[in-house]
Amino acid sequence: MAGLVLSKAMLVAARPLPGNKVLIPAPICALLPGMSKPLQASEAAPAVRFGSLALLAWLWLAAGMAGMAQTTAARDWRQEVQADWLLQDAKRMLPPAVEQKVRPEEDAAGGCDGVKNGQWGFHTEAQDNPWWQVDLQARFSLERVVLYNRCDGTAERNSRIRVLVSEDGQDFRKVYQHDGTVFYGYTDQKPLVVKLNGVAARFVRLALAGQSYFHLDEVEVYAIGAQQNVALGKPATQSSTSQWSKPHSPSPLAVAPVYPIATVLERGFKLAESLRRLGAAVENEAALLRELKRQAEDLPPEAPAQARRELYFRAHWAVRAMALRNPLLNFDTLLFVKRAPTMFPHMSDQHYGWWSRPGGGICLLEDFKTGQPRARCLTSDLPPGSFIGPELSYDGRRVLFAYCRFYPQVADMEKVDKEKLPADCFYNL
Ligand SMILES: [Ca+2]
Repeated sequence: MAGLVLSKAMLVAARPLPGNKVLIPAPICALLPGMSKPLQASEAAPAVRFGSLALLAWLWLAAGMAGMAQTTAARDWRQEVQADWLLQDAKRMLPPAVEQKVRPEEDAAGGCDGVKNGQWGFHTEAQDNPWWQVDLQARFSLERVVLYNRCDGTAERNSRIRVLVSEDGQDFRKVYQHDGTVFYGYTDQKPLVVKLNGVAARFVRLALAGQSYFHLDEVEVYAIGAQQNVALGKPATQSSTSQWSKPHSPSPLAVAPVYPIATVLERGFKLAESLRRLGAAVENEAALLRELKRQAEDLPPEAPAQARRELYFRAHWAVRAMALRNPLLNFDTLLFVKRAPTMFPHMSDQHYGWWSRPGGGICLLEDFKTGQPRARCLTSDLPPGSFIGPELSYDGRRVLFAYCRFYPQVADMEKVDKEKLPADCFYNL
């Protein structure tokens, strides 16, 4: 997300780069809404005109081309662009991050925050007998606990997970121990359901015996005769924190947007100044920005949020139109690589090839300056695999990229002994 946040500010200062290609860093593509699904197949690649200015091109993409996803998501791409502006501006206004140790309660909140994604909601240190618990803030007759495990390769750590309950938060008694089978939750929609048969408790604790890290995606607790998860949003804590712990606080978009019109206008005027030096015809947009500035200044403090919202988006659209008038953007198609998310935060695994996750491809975004951008995948005929690159030839007619095929059984093979592995599970140009 940092790339998205930086992108608009850097647009103003972007400079042409040597070379004749436009490359989109994969993490940007991974962040684009709707681009997590495979793109549609296409015919052979046409000759593609590319200009220089790689930096500006991908920054623009990051800032505003989310619309490309709409060909597959069937949503109004302009709404996606606007949502991205709101997110960027909200993040710009967050107070500066202060390096401080995450408290156990802050990390533990991720175990009952309603977010289920197959990753870890909380994460202790490797320690003896780690635990996590939630305070239901009242005594309930409990019907069941539903446990969503991590689904990214560490699920077996919880195969002998214990469920304990307490009425006072001091004395806990074990009411369940799992039988050693691995369970998941998010990926197979089969979380571990532990029946509690009406046991009375205010505190529910999950624990492991022996030395281990402890982490779960989400914990749900249901009382007899009730439909709602009584653990949701309740105070939680855990036995320790780790380098993977983080505070779980509301998203910046969860609070009401503030529509910083003045900031958008200020950036727009600076961009206009910069583009004039390049000979771009930006006077129409600059005049519009001046008019919007006048309207914003006339807006009474008690004006409804809708009025501010309208001015805010009009200003953003004007700035965007201006950015696309950059004479260095003298091409209509962007080339980029789309990649699958990594296992854990291990980007290196994606580069090993035989350990990488499949997905993505070499893609084009055509007519990116128009109101109808289109994304196409050039490699959809290849079997599932991973992609690195692309590099573009000097005349923009040939693309060089690396590809490795994905074999599900490789995960069960001796991965260190490479002689046993299929040759094309390594990257080939
Ligand atoms: Ca969670």
